[in-house]
Amino acid sequence: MTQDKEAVKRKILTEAARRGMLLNPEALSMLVENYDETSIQSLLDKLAGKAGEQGSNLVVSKEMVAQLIGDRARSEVSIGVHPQVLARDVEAKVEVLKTYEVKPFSDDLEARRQYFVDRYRKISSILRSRADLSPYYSLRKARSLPDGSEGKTIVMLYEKHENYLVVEDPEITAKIMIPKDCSRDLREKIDRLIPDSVVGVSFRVSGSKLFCRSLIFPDVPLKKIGMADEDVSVLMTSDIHFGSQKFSEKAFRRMVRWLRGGGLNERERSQAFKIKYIVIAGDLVDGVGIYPQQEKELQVKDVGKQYEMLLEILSQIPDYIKMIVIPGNHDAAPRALPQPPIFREYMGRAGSNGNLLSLSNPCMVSLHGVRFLVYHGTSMEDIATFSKNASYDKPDNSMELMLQLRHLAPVYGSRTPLLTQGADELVVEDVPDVFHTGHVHVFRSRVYKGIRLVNSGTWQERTKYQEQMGIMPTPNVAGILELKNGGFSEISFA
Ligand code: D5M
Ligand code: FE
Ligand code: ZN
Repeated sequence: MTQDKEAVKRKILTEAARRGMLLNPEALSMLVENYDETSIQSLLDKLAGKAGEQGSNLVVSKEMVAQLIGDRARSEVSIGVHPQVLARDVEAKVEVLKTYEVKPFSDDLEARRQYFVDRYRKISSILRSRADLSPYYSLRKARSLPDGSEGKTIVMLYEKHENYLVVEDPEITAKIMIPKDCSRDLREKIDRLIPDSVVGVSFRVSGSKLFCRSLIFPDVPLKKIGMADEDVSVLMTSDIHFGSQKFSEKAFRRMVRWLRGGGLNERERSQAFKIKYIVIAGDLVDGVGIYPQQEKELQVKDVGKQYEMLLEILSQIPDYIKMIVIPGNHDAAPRALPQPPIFREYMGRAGSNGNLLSLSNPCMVSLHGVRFLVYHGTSMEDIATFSKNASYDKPDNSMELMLQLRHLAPVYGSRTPLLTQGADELVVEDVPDVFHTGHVHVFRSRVYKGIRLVNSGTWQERTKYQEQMGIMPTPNVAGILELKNGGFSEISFA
């Protein structure tokens, strides 16, 4: 070993002399310690160049060696940590599975009736494929069964009362009694059930009344999380609220710089270089006239300017990163769900240059085969009102309920405007791998039956309104999902 070191020392001194360099003793021993056959020649060349530049009579100091070795170490770390394939070199694989365009609107009663019948039919067929509903009876038939009969039916909830439910099917409206001694499971399901959702009911007839024995939620099957072959990631965010006085521009720009590979440590840099997609689940801007006296809280009072300025920041994101955006209740799009994409005039050139895809709310998109259901989440307000254990600070519970009821916004006529004509597009017919929402400004993520739930927070600091409502937002964070292995992390830019 010592002999080896002596040999290395002699070799370095010879090579240094050939370049007319003098090494001070500390510099020499540092070179010996870090000796590497393949890189020593280029290292000595660089040292010679450096010593020459510094006019130090070609005397090499320990600091000069340390700097070069440090540079090399850093670049080696980056080669080691960065995967071979960076997002820049991976071809984008985006497939839009569902997006809605503007439809002519005719909200007559017949159109609304058809809409609810469509909801009932779609969810009924999911229920039948997921659960054994025999013996099955329509509500009308169920009511005419003799005392003591048992069976199953499918209903849409109209009203919840302490001791009974008022329910409907396409034929009639009926009462279903809640037994006094009902099981905990049934009580828990009733507490979580919200108006206008469609569920299965197992009943028993007693004293000419229907009694509820259990409720059957359509729910989703347990499945393995879908994964991609390519090692790329998706950054998930929402609720930028550009134009609001509370928009955290500094933090947002920090994220954009990070995506460009700037700042922070090596681990985070390598994380940034894997990002191939950014999904923004609505509320890109704060908008204008969204709530009374909003202008007092606006930094930018023109909605066109809000989009223009936001798009200018987004244009600094490297163009190998593909962006997918949908509208929220603050965006420039018709308000009722499903919302068609943000009006084209506001998306400017960004909508057409290929790296920004503007879709509807909700929409379904596949990234390398991983299916994302992206929805702003306005109905979480209704769910928080009507359902127990769902609240603004636990959006994941509301998301779970949407999947269990297979509908994104069941409640009609409350806070969430629905486009009630023809087909009901808000039924969750196709089960996604990832379910991404925003709106409540609270970052939460977990897995439900193999589906990654993400509510992605916000870039708006706490507003006066949120203070009054007791809502505590989680601003300036984003979620990162690795498509190859399903790994998920939260990253802060605060
Ligand atoms: O919603 C931001 C937050 O404020 C979110 O937590 C929902 C809540 N919010 C918004 N509007 C209302 C109304 N009208 N009632 C109750 N809670 C509300 P954003 O869509 O970003 O304004
Ligand atoms: Fe928002
Ligand atoms: Zn919103």
